[in-house]
Amino acid sequence: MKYAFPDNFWWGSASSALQTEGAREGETTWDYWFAREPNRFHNGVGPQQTSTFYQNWKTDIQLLKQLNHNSFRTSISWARLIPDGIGEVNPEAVDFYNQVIDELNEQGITPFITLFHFDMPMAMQELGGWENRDVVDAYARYAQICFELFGDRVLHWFTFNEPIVPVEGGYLYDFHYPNVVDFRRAATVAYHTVLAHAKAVQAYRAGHYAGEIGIVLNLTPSYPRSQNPVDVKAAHIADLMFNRSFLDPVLRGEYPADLVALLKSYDQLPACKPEDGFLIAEGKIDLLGVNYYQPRRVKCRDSAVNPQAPFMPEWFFDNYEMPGRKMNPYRGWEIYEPGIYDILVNLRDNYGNPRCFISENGMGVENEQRFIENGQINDHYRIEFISEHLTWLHKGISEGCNCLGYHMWTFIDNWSWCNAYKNRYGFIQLDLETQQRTIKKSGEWFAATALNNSFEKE
Ligand code: BGP
Repeated sequence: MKYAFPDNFWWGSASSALQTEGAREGETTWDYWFAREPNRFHNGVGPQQTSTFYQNWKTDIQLLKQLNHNSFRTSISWARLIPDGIGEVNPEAVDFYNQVIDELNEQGITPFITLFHFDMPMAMQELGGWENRDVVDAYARYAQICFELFGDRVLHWFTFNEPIVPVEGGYLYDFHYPNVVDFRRAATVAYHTVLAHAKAVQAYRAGHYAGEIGIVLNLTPSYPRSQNPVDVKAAHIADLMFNRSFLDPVLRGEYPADLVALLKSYDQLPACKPEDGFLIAEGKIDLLGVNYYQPRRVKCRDSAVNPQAPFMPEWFFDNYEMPGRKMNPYRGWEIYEPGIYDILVNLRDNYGNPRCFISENGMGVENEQRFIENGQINDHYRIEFISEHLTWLHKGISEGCNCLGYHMWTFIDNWSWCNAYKNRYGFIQLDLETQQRTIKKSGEWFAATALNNSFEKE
């Protein structure tokens, strides 16, 4: 069977500044945390050891071309552009991003640019990070500077990548700096991130720039163990906390009333100002990036909550391990291809079918060297992973979902936060020692699919 995609479908991949650039200038929370606790990072490999995009951007863009990308998302590093977050702009950073953007455009690869991909400047974190409204203002200024500098040639902007992740990692589950466990502080960080997003959208609208602005959210559909009302309720609350806490403000311009009521009843609401509501309403986007890796399966809690334990989302549900689920054992994430379809249908039916695209999907695998055949990694499992997801994506489009493209995580194996180089995601293999790049089988498969705007599958 042949799966053909609409004309001008975006084929490409995503990456981020901190995970690829190297040659760090301007300290981020990652540099700071790594210097103090290198043991928190797989094999003690930190954010300086990357695929050196800062030096290799030109040849890497050639590789993107070889993969037949017509679009590519990366991020600007706030700390590189404005080292202290709020002061002078670094002219070398401006040159670097100008060169990258110009080269992408010249090669016929549309640049998609994210403004914040987990990389808080340390100077801003010292002020309290997203807990401090001054940092919200500093971010809005940074966003405006980016629009002014690059907005004539970048037509697709994203305020944040997966904004819930720094909330979870930094303020609930201890996998990002500042390693706090405190729900109300987490809620404040999430709330201020939405305000920062809305301020950037406001600035973009006010400047009448040529392109469009959106956000990239990791949507993890919440599936209840069963249709028993207590399981359904558990899934609903997980959905409110992890998906709708960002999805509703950016698409509907307001928070779900039942999320607000729930947090209020547990005295976990962040401090709000009366004018915030108007600002949030102005944060509605033009384009939604959807990152999809895994579903969330939940059931009603089996045990009572320990009254001494800190308030957590898990007060309302237990995670559920569905028997027979398909796993990516290296990352510990379930693989559930229909999830991509369910997300699109939810957007179509409940959010007015917004313009959207899959901005990340991918599979991190350990020790891919064992799959080398004739000098090339034969990652047939990744080809299967992509083509299975694409068939569900195709079904969504054929049923009217407004999905405009598919980007993979990622183009060259890169540094993955605390997992460093444990799991590899790239279309292109990176030899960390020599920095040599070799296209994997999946890269060739993707290049052919992008070229044909279609693929065939039994
Ligand atoms: C997404 C992030 C990426 C990337 C990817 C893979 O959540 O946007 O930055 O890293 O996940 O996840 P990980 O690196 O944790 O394996």
